[in-house]
Amino acid sequence: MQKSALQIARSAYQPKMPAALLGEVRVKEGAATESVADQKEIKQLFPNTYGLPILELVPGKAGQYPAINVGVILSGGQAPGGHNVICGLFDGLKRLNKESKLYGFLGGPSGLIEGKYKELTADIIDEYRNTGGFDIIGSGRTKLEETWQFDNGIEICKKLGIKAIVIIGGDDSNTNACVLAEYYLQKQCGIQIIGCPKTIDGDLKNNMIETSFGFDTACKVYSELIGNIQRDANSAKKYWHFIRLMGRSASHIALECALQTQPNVCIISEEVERKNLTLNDVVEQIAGAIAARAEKGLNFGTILIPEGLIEFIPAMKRLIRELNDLLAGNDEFVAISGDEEKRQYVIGKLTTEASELYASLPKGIARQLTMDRDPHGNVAVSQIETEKLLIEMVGKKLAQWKEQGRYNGKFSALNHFFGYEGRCATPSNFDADYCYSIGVTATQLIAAGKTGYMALVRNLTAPAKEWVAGGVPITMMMNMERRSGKMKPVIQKALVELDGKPFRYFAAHRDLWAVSTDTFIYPGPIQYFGPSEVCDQPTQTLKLEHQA
Ligand code: FBP
Repeated sequence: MQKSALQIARSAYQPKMPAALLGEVRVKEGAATESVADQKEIKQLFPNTYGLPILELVPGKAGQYPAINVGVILSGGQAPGGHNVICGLFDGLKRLNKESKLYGFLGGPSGLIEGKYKELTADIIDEYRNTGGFDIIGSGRTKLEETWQFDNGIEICKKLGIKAIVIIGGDDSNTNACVLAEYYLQKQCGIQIIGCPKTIDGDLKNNMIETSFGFDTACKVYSELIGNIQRDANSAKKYWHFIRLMGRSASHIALECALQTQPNVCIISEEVERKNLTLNDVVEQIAGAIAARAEKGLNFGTILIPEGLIEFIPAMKRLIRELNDLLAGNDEFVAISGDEEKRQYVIGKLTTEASELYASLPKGIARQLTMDRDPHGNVAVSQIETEKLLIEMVGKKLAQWKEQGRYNGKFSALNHFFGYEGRCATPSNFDADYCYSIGVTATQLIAAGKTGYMALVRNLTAPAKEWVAGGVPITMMMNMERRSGKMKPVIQKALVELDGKPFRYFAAHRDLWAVSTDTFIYPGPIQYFGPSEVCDQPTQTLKLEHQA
């Protein structure tokens, strides 16, 4: 396999780790926990894993460990650093006992169910150190929810002598991990389950998990591109760039990129919902900013749009909820051939308000809204071209205003979507260090016999040696939510908090950024080698959240 110069240099990088993980470790138990909401229901559904204590890894005495075989699954969307979690797991296991083995289940949770695996040996692991992507074993979105799937898992684990499975995933995948941990405890089959917090979306975080891995690198990649576009806009002075950013639900990515680049406009879905804005309100807000700049002769700029926006506009949210219920397991809909026939079918089945809204949408967007949900019931927002919808609507609004004499500029817009180009980037130093530490932490939780926990590394704005490693019970993060028409236990998504410091900082500066010509920031590419203040910085979100 041919490699770039950076790949070669990067493979020798030694991730930095919390000091507590460098030597012998013991597990210190903290206070018992409760779920974030719906305590009664969650306790009932998870009698064996509910209420477990928080764990911290602290220096301990040298111990003798038997060989432990572990299986690992990469689940859901790719996120930079996944390979380093696996490398940390491998090194951690070998440190406990050289005879330990690590097996990778192939293609996500389905690898466990179908018994598809490969042993991850030192040669393989060394090829993937500090690299982006999930290609070491592949990923998938199969939902683990049926007992036959769990039982298949037991069979393959028995065959390979696997004592623990590590699931590297987002909120949905760690929900799977929790369900599996509970089932295996009930069955007393001796298989432990440990989750790891992955997702570029940044919405798997809470009092204990400060950030999910991959968010740092993805936001830095997108911010580099936004910065480059801003330089171009400032040079050519002729285009408005509508940039949609990945992040299925929460607007953490859009907000972080706004903090890193200071664009003219950034829409935050959570604010749109809080203010109960309609699509037309959002369009007027953007058109207003464009008109204000036009008055100063500035017919260019950047607008950031979170990909989940559409689901946060209250009327659209109601429409999507109805669509989810209507389309779940609907064979009649599947059997209809032809986009227009499908559209008419949906129009005929929705309530009046939802039906009118659906009928008013451009046909492309309407079709995108009815595309297959993923196995967790999520709408494929990455396929919905909100930025194009907004360009069209803003263009019409500005034309109206021109006729009324309210706008006298030139509107020429370009659309961009940044998503997949950030998900497999070479992990930043932060993600490389954080992920490797998570992997090593997971091995320690396994060695201590823990199950139903997520590996935890915190204090992340401090230098890596001061990071704190441990475990948090997954049930602590759970609540009940409606999915595919039914109430289900799931990990609560962390949305952007409008009274949180990152949003407040953004809100305090956005009016200036809207009209200014010299507030754009150009972050440039991620740096892997060089001074720590350039290479090891965490996200602005983390820094602001940790500010005293
Ligand atoms: P995870 O929640 O699994 O980490 O995936 C996040 C994500 O990258 C979203 O930002 C995006 O909407 C979605 O995956 C895209 O999914 P797919 O890879 O199936 O196109």
